[in-house]
Amino acid sequence: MWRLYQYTLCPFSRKVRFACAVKGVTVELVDEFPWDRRDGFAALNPAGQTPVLQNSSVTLVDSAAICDYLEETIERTPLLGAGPEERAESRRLIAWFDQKFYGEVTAPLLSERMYKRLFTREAPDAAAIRSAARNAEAHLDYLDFLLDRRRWLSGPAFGLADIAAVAQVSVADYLGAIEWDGHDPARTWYSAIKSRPTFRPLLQERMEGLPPPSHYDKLDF
Ligand SMILES: N[C@@H](CCC(=O)N[C@@H](CS)C(=O)NCC(=O)O)C(=O)O
Repeated sequence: MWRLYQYTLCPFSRKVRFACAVKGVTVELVDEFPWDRRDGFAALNPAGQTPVLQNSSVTLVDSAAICDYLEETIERTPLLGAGPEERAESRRLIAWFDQKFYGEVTAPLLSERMYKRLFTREAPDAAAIRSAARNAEAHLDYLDFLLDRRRWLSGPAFGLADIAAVAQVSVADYLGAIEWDGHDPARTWYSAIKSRPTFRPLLQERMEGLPPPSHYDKLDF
């Protein structure tokens, strides 16, 4: 049995959870908040970051390495694309969402809206939140641009680029930074993913003391 060390609003944990569900891998969730700096967790991952996926014989660290492992070890439902070009495009977009979207949108939102509210009790920095929301708007424009040309983000088939993207977008949406009006292609894409039974459980979870906006888990939003 696999155990996933994660917390509800960690986008990289969401990416791994969704990839596992799509691949048909059952995981037991273990709540781990990295800022607690628990000794036992540092022994699993010296970087002290979620997610970590572990079973009785292997400990896997880093969402990209974990998703690569799933792709290499489970043949069913290939998620990177049909040929070298599609796979390169998938990897480009995975890096885009893991690094650029996370750095410009999700990380500042988590810091201002989650960490300060729940842990340090500091007032959020309104300018940082406004800047993250502006960046989110630019990223939605880019999603619209891609989805005007393709069925899914990296090509004709649903895959890891969609999983990496929706992991970040859903956390930003939970934290109230996504304005969907004017983004019909991105909204249609997100609605299609929200309706998947493999994604629904993620939408049902809540971070205690931090409720999402009312539209968050609705298919029609
Ligand atoms: N490259 C890593 C990034 C993981 C990451 O940044 N996790 C955050 C939580 S969402 C974390 O553990 N932050 C605490 C820290 O960096 O000390 C991955 O893809 O798994």
